[in-house]
Amino acid sequence: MKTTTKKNTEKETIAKIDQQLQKYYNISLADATDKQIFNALAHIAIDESFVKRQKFSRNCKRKDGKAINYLCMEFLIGKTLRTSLFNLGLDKTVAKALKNKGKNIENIYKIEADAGLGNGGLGRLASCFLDSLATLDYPVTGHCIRYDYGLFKQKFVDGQQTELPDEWLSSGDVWQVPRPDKACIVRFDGYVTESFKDGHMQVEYHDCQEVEAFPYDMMFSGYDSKNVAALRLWAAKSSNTFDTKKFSQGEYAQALAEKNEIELINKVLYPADDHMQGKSLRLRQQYFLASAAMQSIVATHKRRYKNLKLLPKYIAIHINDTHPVLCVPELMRILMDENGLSWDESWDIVNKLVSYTNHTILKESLEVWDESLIARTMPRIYSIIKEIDRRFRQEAKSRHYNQGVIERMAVINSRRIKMTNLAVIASHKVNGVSKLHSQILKEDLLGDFNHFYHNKFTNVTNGITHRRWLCESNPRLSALIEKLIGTKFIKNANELEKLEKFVEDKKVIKEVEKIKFKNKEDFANFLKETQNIDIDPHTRFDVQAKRIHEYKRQLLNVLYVIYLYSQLKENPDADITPQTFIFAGKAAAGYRRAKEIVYLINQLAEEINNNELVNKKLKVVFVENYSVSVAEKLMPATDVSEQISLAGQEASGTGNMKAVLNGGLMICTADGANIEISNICGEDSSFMFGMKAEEVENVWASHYEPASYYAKDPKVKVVIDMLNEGFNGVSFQGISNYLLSTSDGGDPYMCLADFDSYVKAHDKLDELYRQPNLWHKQCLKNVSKMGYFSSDRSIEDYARDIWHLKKM
Ligand code: 26V
Repeated sequence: MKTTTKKNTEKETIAKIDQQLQKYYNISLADATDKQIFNALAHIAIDESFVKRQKFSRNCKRKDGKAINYLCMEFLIGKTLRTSLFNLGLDKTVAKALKNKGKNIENIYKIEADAGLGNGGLGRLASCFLDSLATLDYPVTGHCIRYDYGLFKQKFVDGQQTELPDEWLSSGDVWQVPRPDKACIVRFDGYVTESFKDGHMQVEYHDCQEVEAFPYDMMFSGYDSKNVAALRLWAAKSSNTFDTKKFSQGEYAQALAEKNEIELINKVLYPADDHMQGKSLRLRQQYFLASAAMQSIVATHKRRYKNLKLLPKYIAIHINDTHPVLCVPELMRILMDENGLSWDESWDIVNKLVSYTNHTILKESLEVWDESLIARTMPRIYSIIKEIDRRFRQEAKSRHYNQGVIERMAVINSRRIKMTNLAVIASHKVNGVSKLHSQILKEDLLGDFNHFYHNKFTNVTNGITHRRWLCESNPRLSALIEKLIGTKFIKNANELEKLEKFVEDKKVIKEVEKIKFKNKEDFANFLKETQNIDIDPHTRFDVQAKRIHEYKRQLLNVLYVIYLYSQLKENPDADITPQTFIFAGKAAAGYRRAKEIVYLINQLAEEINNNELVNKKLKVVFVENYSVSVAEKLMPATDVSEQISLAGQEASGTGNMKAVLNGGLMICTADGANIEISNICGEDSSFMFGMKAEEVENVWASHYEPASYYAKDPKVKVVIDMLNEGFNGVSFQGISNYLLSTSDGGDPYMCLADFDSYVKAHDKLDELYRQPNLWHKQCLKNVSKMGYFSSDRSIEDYARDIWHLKKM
């Protein structure tokens, strides 16, 4: 039992809530609105977290502790209140205390908007890591941008995706504590002059735009720990730089335009995770984050320890994908220009501090910027990057690397700056996010570097915080687990192994089955409330929830649905298990093909769901506006989780972990973390199909002939013909052409090549599903093995092998 729980009796809790309500609203609990109670609870959590963080920081300083700074352009936080109360050990007391006063805590949780400061896996991983770092007592500060608008809200209009702005701050700013004491200035544009004085280089800036970086701190308490993680969200302010001269000279429009331009920096999160567009605003966002974070890290260190050469003893810096990699030249600039260190001294420090995780091998996602854009936007940073490139080339040459290889590894090549290469060269460790992905990095994408550097490459398989994705999101399953093995698993996910004793216990398995059904009922009710769609919890819920992307192959799933539909149309009495296919996920606003896939799913759903002959057995729904909060409801209700990316393309996946941890079974390809989940959970733990990564490479190298599948496989023929004919009156010939074409516009992810084996995997899955006892037994068995995929394990790997942190 946690001390905080004991300490906070219901009476005390009510007194605290009353106190906050008086302070902020001069109102009593009985008269307060849910929104006011929400704010009161948030303030209680913030106050507790602040006291806890201060104590922890003092302790950390006393013990000479090292802290990790985690830089990421995205943190997909979701809601904060429930997690805060849970981690502080206040959730149950608060819920009970409020209930006694006639208030329902669930309604209060609903008040909060999701903080959707991320596109998908990358940002959600960052948030899971904060939870684990805090819980495991590792000192941490995250750095991100305080976007005014998070990821767009998805709305379907006549089946097409439309995007609406996400104004999360109206309820989200309560968590953010402004830190004017930590503000700093970031410079853009203009030009620099360099001169030497007393043997030191003097850099002067001319005509540059000065932007104030103003931080807001969010606190995330660990569970049953002494630690609180801080997430520093940086906003761009123009107040200090407002051009009063221009304004007073009557150039109102220009003065205001400058202000607006500055504040554009943190206006909106880029709503894509797939296509590198070279937009200058995104580059500004990246430098803004990198510069502000580096300045605040160095300033804090100097205040505490004076000596900059001690930085590696006290600080680690991690860049989550290449987006924050400008922290490398920025830190060089601060150390050299502002603190008089030499190039070699500075480079040595930077290299000891920085490590980098790669999250994608998709060519179009790897960041490359025009040299001229960087030169214009950040002239001093540009000259440092050029020097990094020059020195790297020189070293490679002296080690007799041939020119072709040097060009591939160089930072600057053909007037383009390659951020991946910069990240690899500057970091002391580089990791991928699953075994397969790390192997592909070493052998393929970054193979030259693997030869060049000894021991730089490593792997840390991703994880998810099981506290949020099991304990909080699936209270029924969590309660059963507590009843069977106690509460230790909350802090130590490996304890889940103890569930294995119960897999032969028919009563327990029946419980597991009942819980899944109830969770499905809850989800069906949610869908009815939010989208007025009816689904039947007695049917199998087959779920694919993730960003819409060609490589994730939602289309392959659609082909199977069409195939089932064709069978039922022909024979409504066919022996097919009643199923509901649930899709969820957003398409990047400018990604035409992804949006077409959304439209196809919606039209197909419309036709199937309205066909009385088939809709008892087959339903298709697209859950609007997929978000962390929707995932928290959907994962516990998942029977089958579709993880069907083309092998080699999905770096890890984390939705796979969430589904299996909640007692879902995967139908999956041998990709990313699917492989490790299947290996660890054991034979028969998932339904794997399709080409392996090496086979994919071979087929790509030889020839992929989609038309041959159409000619030879009658299933493919039926499905393609139906696409051409269309659904709900709309033909999808564009998609069938895409699937069948070998030219440039064709399907590079080869859906048709895996279709037959996918159908067979579904058949096998169905066979097990028809034996509920065996099915749910397998589900529980898998849950018992999922401890490895807790982000606590990932963080222990990072702390030990990459960041060299000690628990405080
Ligand atoms: C790339 C780009 C390219 C430029 C436009 C904006 C933008 C934004 C984000 C990204 C990176 C996307 C990489 C990513 O999200 N990877 C996912 O990372 C997950 C966590 O490691 C992993 O589970 C997924 O498999 C991987 O796709």
